[in-house]
Amino acid sequence: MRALITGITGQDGSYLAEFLLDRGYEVFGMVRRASTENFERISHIRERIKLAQGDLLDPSSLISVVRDVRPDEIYNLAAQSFVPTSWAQPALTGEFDALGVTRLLEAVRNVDLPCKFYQASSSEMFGKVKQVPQNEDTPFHPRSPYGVAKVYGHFITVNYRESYGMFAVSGILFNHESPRRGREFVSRKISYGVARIKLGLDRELLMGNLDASRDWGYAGDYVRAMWMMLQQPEPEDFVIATGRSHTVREMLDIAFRAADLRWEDHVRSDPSLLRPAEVDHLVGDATKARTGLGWKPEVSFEELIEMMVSEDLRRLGG
Ligand code: NAP
Ligand code: G4F
Repeated sequence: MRALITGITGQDGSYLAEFLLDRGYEVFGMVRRASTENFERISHIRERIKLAQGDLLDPSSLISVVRDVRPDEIYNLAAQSFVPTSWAQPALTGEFDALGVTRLLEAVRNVDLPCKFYQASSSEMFGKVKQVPQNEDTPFHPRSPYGVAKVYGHFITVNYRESYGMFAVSGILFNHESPRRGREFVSRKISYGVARIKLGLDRELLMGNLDASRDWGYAGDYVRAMWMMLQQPEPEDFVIATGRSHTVREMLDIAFRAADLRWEDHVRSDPSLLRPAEVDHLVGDATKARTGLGWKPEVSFEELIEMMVSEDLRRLGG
């Protein structure tokens, strides 16, 4: 089997590539041109994967990649994925996260390849939630340009399935983290901040809304679900979540305690980190994935945060 992963240099792309290699897949990653290489997350598997240059902004590059690789499965993970940036760069976020999906689906149609297609949809689409917990039938009310763009990416995937009979599915994944998470996201900002404070490199950590709560899982568990969705007899969308929600304050508590520190001694509020519109509370209901795919998360919230703190301490030499 041959898989093409867009966004292979990102957190999920690197875990998914490892997962597929372990299953004997030939793994191709699409990467965009940069003045310096950005392969930190895939350096350990660099010799076992093949890279092809393409960009979600550029239709002809997508057609070339799909035509040259001829994958059995495409995982579209590439995106502008940081929510605050979507207010600063709303049009670009829409180009990547909304129209980029159409361009890739059109490339598949253009090459006329009978491959399966996975779209990285997001719990951010639920936004101002209409129901608790959220499942596949919960209506969307996105609260950021990122969330709006992801709703488009979600429905264009559904539409290509219904219009052209493509095996195209959306995984509606709730937040998932790991030691490979980008340092601007709250979990890694905290684990990295704790490690720096513990080692005497910093004294304080500036934070935004501590009351926000999310259903946080481990990225390694979530990429397994992506693959499972493409192994089903019929294309269907699935919510992937742990079913438990925690506040940012609880995350701070666990992370600082993991380093024998008290968060109250180091965390300071920075109003500039508050968002123009917040998603207050997310918690997913992954019953369909549990019963339909046989998927369940294996790493708990506490284990995840402790793993991230311990890995950041190790990297910083602690
Ligand atoms: P990430 O670490 O930010 O990785 C994003 C990837 O997209 C990077 O490889 C990036 O490449 C690539 N990319 C960005 N713009 C591109 C473009 N124009 N053309 C080609 N590649 C481009 O994100 P992640 O956390 O792994 O998330 C993977 C996907 O799942 C994203 O679509 C995200 O929106 C979605 N998602 C994530 C979560 C979560 O909690 N992690 C939850 C739900 C959905 P560079 O390295 O070149 O920047
Ligand atoms: O870690 P975050 O930046 O993730 P957010 O906005 O929930 O988005 C992530 O999850 C989505 C799935 O629901 C993905 F689709 C998306 O690509 C991304 O992976 O922020 C989480 C919460 C927010 O409520 C934010 O306001 O943490 C709160 N927060 C409080 N202080 C902070 C901070 N977030 C960040 N990034 N930095 C802070 O200092």
